[in-house]
Formats: sequence, C-alpha cells, structure tokens
Amino acid sequence: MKKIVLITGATAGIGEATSHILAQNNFNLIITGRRNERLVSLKEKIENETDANVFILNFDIRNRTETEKALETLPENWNNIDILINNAGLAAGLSRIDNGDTDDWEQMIDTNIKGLLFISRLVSAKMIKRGEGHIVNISSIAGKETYPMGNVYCATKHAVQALTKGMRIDFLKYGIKVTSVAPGAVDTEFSLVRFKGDEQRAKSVYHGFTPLYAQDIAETILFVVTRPKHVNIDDILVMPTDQAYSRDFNREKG
Ligand code: NDP
Ligand code: 8X3
Repeated sequence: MKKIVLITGATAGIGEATSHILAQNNFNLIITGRRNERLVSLKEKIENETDANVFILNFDIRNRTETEKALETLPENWNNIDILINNAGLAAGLSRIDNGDTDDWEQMIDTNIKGLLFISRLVSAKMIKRGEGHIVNISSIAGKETYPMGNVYCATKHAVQALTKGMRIDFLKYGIKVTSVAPGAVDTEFSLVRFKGDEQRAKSVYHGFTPLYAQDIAETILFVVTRPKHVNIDDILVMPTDQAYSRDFNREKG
C-alpha cells in the first residue's frame, strides 16, 4: 500500500516540486495551499503522469478553524497521514525593526510558526495513536543564522528549528521521526513574494550565481522520507555551491 504524504504549500516552488517527485516514487498525496486553481491543475498533472492519487485541501494555514475544518473533510481512506511536510511559508519584506511593517511580521509569524503548529497538532495526534509517522519541517539557513534586516523571518525559522527539536523530544516514545530540512537560496517564488511582486528586485537576489532549484530540495526530501524505519535524518542544511553562510555569494557568473 502507498504511504500518504501531506504537503503544505504545494502550489509553488519546493512544495510543488516535492509533490511531483513523491508522486513518481510511490506516494499518494494530500496537497494544500490557498490558490485552488493551482492545486486543481497540479492534481490533474500528477494523476495523468503517475499512478499516484491526489487529494486537495484548499485552506489558509494561518487560520486555525479553516485548518481544522479542512482536515476534518478527509475521507476515511485519506485519514492515516504517514508523512507531514511542513513547507508552507514565506518572507515578507526586508527591513530594520524600527521601520518594520507589522502586517508583514504577523503574516510571517502566523504562517511560518503558528500555521506549522496548527497542522502539526492535528496530524501528530493521529500519528501518536498509530505509533508511527514522520514530520519534515522546512526550515532555512535563516533558521541557523541571522542576516541584516532579516530579523523576523530569521526568528520564525529559528522557531522552526526549535520546534523540530521539541517535537523530536515529545514524540520520541511514539516512533515518530522529525526532520528539519534547511535550504540556502532556492530560486522559487520566494523572493517575488518577499518583495511583493517586484520582479526586478526578486531577480537580483539570484543574480550572478547558481542558486538551488526547487528540484534539489525535493530530491533531499525524497531521500529523507525514504530512509529505513530505524534511521532519522535530524537536520540537513543544503546550500548552493556558490553560497557560504547566509549572505556570502560567489556572484562572479554575472
Ligand atoms: P514559494 O513562494 O514558491 O512557495 C510558498 C508556498 O507556501 C506556496 O505554495 C504558498 O501557497 C504556500 N503558502 C504561503 N502562505 C500560505 C498560507 N497562508 N496558507 C497556505 N499556504 C501558504 O516559496 P518556496 O517554495 O521557496 O518556500 C517553501 C518553504 O521553503 C518556505 O517555508 C520557505 O520559508 C522555505 N525556504 C525557502 C528558501 C528559498 O530561498 N526559496 C530557502 C529556505 C527555506 P499559496 O500562496 O497558494 O497559499
Ligand atoms: C530563505 C533563504 O537566505 O533569503 O529562507 O533567508 S534566505
């Protein structure tokens, strides 16, 4: 029987690439996000190209009630989630604390920390009952270092690192694996979102060096979730060859 994996934030970037690679490797998928039309076309594409089954849950992870209601709609045969990939997340803005946009702060904290907690609470309760499961939290180099004006985003990803450790301790007795996957710069919609649609500014983030691509992180996630039952990858930092630490880039290519 195929394992069921729930991927949050499957409408773009790392979540979308992970959906494809897991579907190609014998998993059935629950895909989530706010942009329903993207979820519908992703389901159609995956079901046409692989023998995976895909179930859509369309909700805003910042909203606890919406998240709970969405999970309640899962039919019996989709209820036993084997793997939860906490990927939905974002950075909004880049500014000093004294002139930071408080709406941006709330969006990052609500998505990257509270959203991750809301869904983890629901899914882990069922994993504990079954005595097995795997939670993969998408952290960041920003969860390990703080860079200028990245204050709140970095804080949310440091929280993801702390929550990963906390979950691992809490779930130790219940056979549940918990992993953090922390990427460096990945060329996705991330910077477009951070800079609110400013394409030039988003493009400049990846200028002159070869970044990671979503596929690179999807391949890492595939590796992490296909280890034998007795092996857990605790924490994996994946960087572009052209990036050292959070703000040192070899931009000699451009
Ligand atoms: P994208 O912007 O390409 O994708 C982000 C995904 O998160 C989308 O599917 C989006 O779906 C979803 N999402 C955002 N807000 C919400 C919300 N409120 N409710 C539900 N879903 C939401 O970025 P990435 O693929 O790069 O980012 C994925 C993860 O990787 C994030 O946690 C990010 O912090 C992390 N990361 C990214 C790096 C990078 O350089 N790109 C590096 C390190 C970590 P929708 O808008 O449809 O709701
Ligand atoms: C995303 C990468 O370096 O912009 O987590 O924070 S970075």
